[in-house]
Amino acid sequence: MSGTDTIVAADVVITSPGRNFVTLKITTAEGLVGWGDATLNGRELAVASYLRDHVAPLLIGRDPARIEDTWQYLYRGAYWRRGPVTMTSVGAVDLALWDIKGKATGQPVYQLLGGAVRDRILCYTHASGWDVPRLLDAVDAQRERGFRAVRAQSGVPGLGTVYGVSENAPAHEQTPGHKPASGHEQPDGRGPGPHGPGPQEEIWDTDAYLRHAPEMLAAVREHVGPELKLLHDVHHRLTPGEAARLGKALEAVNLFWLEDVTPAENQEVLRHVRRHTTVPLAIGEVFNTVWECQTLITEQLIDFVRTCVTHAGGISHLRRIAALAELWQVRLGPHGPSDISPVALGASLHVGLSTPNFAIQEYMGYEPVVHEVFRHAWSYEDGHLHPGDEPGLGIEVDEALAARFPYEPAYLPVARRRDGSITDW
Ligand code: EZ4
Ligand code: CO
Repeated sequence: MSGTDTIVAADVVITSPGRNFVTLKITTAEGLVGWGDATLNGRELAVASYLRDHVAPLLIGRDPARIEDTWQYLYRGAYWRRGPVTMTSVGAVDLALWDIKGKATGQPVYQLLGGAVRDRILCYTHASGWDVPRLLDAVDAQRERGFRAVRAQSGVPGLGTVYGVSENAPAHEQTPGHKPASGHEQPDGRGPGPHGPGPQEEIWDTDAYLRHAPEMLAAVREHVGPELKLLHDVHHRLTPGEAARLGKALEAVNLFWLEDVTPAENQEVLRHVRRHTTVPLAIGEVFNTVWECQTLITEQLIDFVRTCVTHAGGISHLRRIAALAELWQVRLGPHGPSDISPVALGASLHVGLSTPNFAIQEYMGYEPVVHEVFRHAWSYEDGHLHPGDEPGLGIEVDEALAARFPYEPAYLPVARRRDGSITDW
């Protein structure tokens, strides 16, 4: 790399092949192109504006080789720091610059991060079923596709749709990102809210969930035997006491992890949960910097940190989180839902292949058209992922195809308790 190349353009590509993705394209004077994912589910245009209006003008004329300096410039130099919109924007720039550095040197990014420390990356996928028999079928279908680790979620007796699991939904549905509801009806708790167009709404009942979840997960363990890695996501919906009770009730199930038991803001509560259960805890998909992870890691209140490469400041920052976590035997299990693009998934895999304490990658998969818009060198085989050996991140975006899918407003659903009050999603 000459070190004399300069950034000549930074463009934001918004496309909605079934769901919205925001992508940053950085172009250099020497004709190199780097891609970064900037998708923030349900708040996509805020990041697009941050990049277009506030970041792109600062990138023009900069040396693309100076990844760390650019990171510091955008983080410290902005004065206003942290938060999902800022850190997703910084993350997108970081990904694009690593992509360019890889292309400039002819190396896949994992080689620039020190080379492979493993041959392939274990991943987990989702299985959902309205009731236990359908969940077991869904788990079996994922085992047949080779998955060694499965996140099991089901409906809850007496409730309508629960976290996107509905009676007629496919077994491995996409992460919610629904178009705004237009009417005022609320059939089975799933329709729009009482105030008109907006996110779909679900009714949540913690007692019903706590009665059902241990039984449901025990049935899955009984069905699959001891080897399959089982995971379960609680989505921030419990109090500390409830979380401790659930953890204890699940110990015999031998979960690989129990995810997001309590809301992310109050980290002290994990001390209480830890005192009562040895169930492995995973937290952090909504965290954006190492600062939000610091207490949880250094006090060993979690076993897995879930920060995502695109929402937590890119490859450069995720590696810092990994380095801190390594000191405390906390491992990485990054967020990888269908609402981050294949660009971010690829970047996460370059980190995964080269980072010792990387445990597992979430992999929900994508609709076929998404694979066409984002052509990627990464691949899935036999329960594992690999980033591929193309220079850079190994992603090419088909911009002509992307342009055929314009942005569509979409929201994550909202959950209310039976009394109408909002609860955590
Ligand atoms: O709800 O990605 O573990 N995965 C998850 C996801 C999140 C969505 C939010 O955009 O919890 O499905
Ligand atoms: Co989650």
